Amino acid sequence: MSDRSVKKKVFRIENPNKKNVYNVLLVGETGSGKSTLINYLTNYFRGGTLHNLKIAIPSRHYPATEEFDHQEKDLQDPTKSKTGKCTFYNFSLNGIDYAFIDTPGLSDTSGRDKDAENILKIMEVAEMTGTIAAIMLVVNGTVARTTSNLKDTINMMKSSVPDVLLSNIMVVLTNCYESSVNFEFKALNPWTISDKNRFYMNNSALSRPINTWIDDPEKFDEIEYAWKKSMKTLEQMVKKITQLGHVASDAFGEMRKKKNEIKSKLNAQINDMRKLYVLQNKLTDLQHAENIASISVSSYSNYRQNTAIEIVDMLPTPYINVLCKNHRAWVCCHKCDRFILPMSFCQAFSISTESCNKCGCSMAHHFDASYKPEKKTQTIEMILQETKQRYDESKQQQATIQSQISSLSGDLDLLKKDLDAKALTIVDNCKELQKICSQFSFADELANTIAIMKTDAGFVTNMEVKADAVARIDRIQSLTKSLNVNTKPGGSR
Ligand SMILES: Nc1nc2c(ncn2[C@@H]2O[C@H](COP(=O)(O)OP(=O)(O)OP(=O)(O)O)[C@@H](O)[C@H]2O)c(=O)[nH]1
Ligand SMILES: [Mg+2]
Ligand SMILES: [Zn+2]
Ligand SMILES: [Zn+2]
Ligand SMILES: [Zn+2]
Repeated sequence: MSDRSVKKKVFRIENPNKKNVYNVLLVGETGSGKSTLINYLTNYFRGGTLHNLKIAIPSRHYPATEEFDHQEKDLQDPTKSKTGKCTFYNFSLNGIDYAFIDTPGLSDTSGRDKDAENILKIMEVAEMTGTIAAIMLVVNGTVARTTSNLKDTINMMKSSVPDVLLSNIMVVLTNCYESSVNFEFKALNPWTISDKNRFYMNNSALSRPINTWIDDPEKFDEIEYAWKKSMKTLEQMVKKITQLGHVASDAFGEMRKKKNEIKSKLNAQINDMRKLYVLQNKLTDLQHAENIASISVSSYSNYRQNTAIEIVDMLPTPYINVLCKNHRAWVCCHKCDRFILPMSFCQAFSISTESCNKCGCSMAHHFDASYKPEKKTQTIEMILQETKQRYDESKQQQATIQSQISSLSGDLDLLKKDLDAKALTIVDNCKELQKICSQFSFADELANTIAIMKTDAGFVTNMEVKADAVARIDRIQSLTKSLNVNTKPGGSR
């Protein structure tokens, strides 16, 4: 690969005075406490206290006190991610700059598509920052088992965090103390998170209105105990972040490009499959029409008809016959025995009327001949013009349909080969992606596509086409097997 193709310019967050910002990306399920953690960090960096709370991100009970650009929507709906976009919260301490990036919560009730969109947003922001110091997975530490939501979140992260950043992953368990945590770190396998990258906090001060605890000594003590612990934890956390240092976030961009490529190829597969159905249906129609045309052809094929006609031949005879001019096919007197005597001596004529007993004509019409007429039937072939015209038309139609069938079959073969070839290039793209992110899961990426393909195939009525479609979908699905997620361990130092 040439240098030029690698060094594609990506938009970087412009912050000219702050070249060495420690960027920290907060990622986690909705409601896990990301925004709350940022509010606690705000108090840590800006010297807030329980009597003088500093609020960066407003919530139901606490209006903002700090100047930041923020956007919190649906404050009243606890099932919707409150944080809708990625927002930077910049802090400075002892001349060091930090930027904490709040991100939309994953696995919320808005659904998988929304999650995919959010994870893309998060990756884009990671790419834009230029460098990343830490990726912070925020998890509610009271969640007893690893819920399917949390599993999804973890899987999405595994599929999105490049291997170069594996040592920069931190896990923050909220709503708990180290002694009361329920989270099982093996849920992150094969990622391993060192003890020094695990943090436990109970950021309870902001979960209830201030008037419910500020004047209640018992509740205040409880909240103050947790608050102090949290502030100490934040101190360690910030120290750890500076130790982790900056890692170039280009890999996110590389992943984004590769993922986009895979996505557009998967979409192309969906479209090509739809095209395939259309062509296959057309082929079936044509085959049907060809059947009809061939029936026509065979039913009009009897346009030749044999007819028997009678003809009269004159056969020479070694004797004399009396024939009539008016009745050429008749022999009025066969082997006339009158020899040289006149016609009136011939027995064929009545003596009184002198007319022929056989044909009724007068004697004058008769003559002697040394031949005799003989009737013959001859069969001749007749062409039924109308039938022949129909036959020719059907034949022409059949030929047209047959040539359409053969060109359509050719198109179909090409399309099928193209589909197969493209599916293989998707596998290649996945393998390239797995070099950057060993935990990238093609199966997850493919799930949507397969669902759409199955829905499409459900509308196919032609059994043969349907069977072909199902087999094709199975083959695409089985591609994932050749791309088993790497289980080699990776993780923080
Ligand atoms: N008791 C207690 N409550 C917490 C803790 N962390 C967060 N909460 C509460 O949990 C709720 C959700 O917290 P948020 O900080 O809004 O969660 P989030 O991760 O930003 O959620 P989204 O923006 O939807 O992704 C709020 O009511 C917080 O007050 C904690 O450590 N202890
Ligand atoms: Mg939030
Ligand atoms: Zn005679
Ligand atoms: Zn006669
Ligand atoms: Zn006659």
